Amino acid sequence: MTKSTSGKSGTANKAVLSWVDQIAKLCKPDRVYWCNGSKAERKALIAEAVASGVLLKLNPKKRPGCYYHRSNPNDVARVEQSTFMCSESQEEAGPTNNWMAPKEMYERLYGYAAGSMRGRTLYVVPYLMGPPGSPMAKVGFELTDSIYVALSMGAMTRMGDVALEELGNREDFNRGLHCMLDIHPERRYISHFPKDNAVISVGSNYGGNVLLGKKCLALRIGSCLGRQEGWMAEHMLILGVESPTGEKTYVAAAFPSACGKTNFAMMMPPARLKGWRVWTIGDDIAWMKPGPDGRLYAINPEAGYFGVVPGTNSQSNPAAVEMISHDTIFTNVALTPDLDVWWEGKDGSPPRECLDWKGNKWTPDSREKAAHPNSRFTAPMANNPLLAPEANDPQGVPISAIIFGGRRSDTMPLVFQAFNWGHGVYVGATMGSEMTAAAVGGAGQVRRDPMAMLPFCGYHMGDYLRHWINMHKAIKHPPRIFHVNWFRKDQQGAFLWPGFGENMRVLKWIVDRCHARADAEESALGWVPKPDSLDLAGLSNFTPARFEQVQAIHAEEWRREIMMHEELFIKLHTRLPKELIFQRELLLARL
Ligand code: SAT
Ligand code: MN
Repeated sequence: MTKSTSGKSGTANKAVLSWVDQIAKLCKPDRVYWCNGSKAERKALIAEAVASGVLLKLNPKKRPGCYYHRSNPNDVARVEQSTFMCSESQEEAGPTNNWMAPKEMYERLYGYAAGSMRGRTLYVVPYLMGPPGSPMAKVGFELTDSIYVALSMGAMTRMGDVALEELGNREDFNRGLHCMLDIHPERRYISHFPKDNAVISVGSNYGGNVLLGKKCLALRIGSCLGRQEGWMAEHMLILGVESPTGEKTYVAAAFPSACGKTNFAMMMPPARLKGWRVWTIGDDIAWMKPGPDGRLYAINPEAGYFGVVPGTNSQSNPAAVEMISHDTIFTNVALTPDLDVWWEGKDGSPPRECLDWKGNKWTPDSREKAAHPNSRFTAPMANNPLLAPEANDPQGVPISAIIFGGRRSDTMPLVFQAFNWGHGVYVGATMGSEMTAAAVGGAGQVRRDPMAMLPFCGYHMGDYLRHWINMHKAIKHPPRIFHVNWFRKDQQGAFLWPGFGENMRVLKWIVDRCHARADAEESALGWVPKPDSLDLAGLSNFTPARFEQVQAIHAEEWRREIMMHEELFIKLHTRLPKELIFQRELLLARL
């Protein structure tokens, strides 16, 4: 195979060439540019984006290699109401997805796409999800008229020739089309065609809607492929915990969007817990498959992080502060007069004056936020000082623990361990969380979000839970399953648990449980730490009474909680695994 040069195709793959040709004929761009993923190309594309005003170069003394982007103010988060699973039947998509018949959706979106790239460039972005040579890796193509997307895909995936080489002459690649159109919410559709392994996204330029390798391929289409092929596509971070003896234990954790996955995956433990370290494998998505030794192996299909900026500081995530000090694209944060960026929750005091995310003058007296609550950084994982070398291991890492967690001000204790796999699936299936700014609408309301996959499961959620139950049979040594809640509050509304790096104390208990060396006692919810089994030394103000409070199980709260489980179960009833109803009965009996 020849390497691509200066925007020309570097592949002889007929299926790829004819599909790109078909889309170019439809969209009618002035120019088709094939990305090869080289450093020189990135430099040239950045220069082009700066020249056209898509990116602004930030102060190279303060933030070398960093660029600033502002989105259309109507386009700042995922839009679940515009996200569709176009399966063959509505029943396959299930009650938690929007559905339209594939034919109807293709007609509508090809209608919008027709001629929409006149006067523009079509970027052909080949990308690889997963380490090169991994049996779990998948190839996708994103055809986009957004240079911001082409550049972001370059940071978020293994982009360019590496993907062409991996694909060779095979035809099993994901076909992704992205047309910006006029960024109008009425013409905004994020549509998935599982039977065709295809995605069409129009009318948006926001990451979660348009970086098609991420939520669209790695989760929605990925979950459909995983079910067919016997693996799991999950909305989970992956981290490695190194103990003082050098032992490494790998953990995957599912929290909903904007609930701290990136912070947890890049955690810096408190000095008290000497010798304990955390290494990042991934911060958002895990593809997991049983290995020949009977353990569950995980890869991070991505190669970069698209993280929430506000609240990032030297206490919440010191490694991220370092990571985004260079070679990062910032979207929708505030811009200071000296061409640096600012956001709520940044270290230091706010600037006396700056431009907010919409470009309006902002001062500390302004009522509006300077940075959008869902403003984001895009940074390649290679810039993470805590990156585990195993993030590039084609075989992935063996997972010892799976953690579920939500954002809950009440009801849920800091930590408990499920009694077994079936119980753990119930715990994940009934997860609830207060909604965040990562999706449009409803912020603050508690909703059921099974395995943090509600917006990302590409097929009937009842079948997905059945797949989880079935996977147990394929995993001889299944991971232990836990639930955590960093967000419980006291009566005054203050957080009961300090969170961030101190979460290492909980993680240490979890790891020690996996190695059968930590104490626990039985509760109605599962195994819980005894008052002295968490290492709380050096944690000021954290009294035994506070531990009781953060672990408390209140009967009235749990009656309400189980009623809310019911709502989800009724919605899924035609395909809900009976095992989960059985687990619910057991929980009721224990309570
Ligand atoms: O906006 S994204 O979907 O990429 C991030 C998230 O919501 O999890
Ligand atoms: Mn996410």
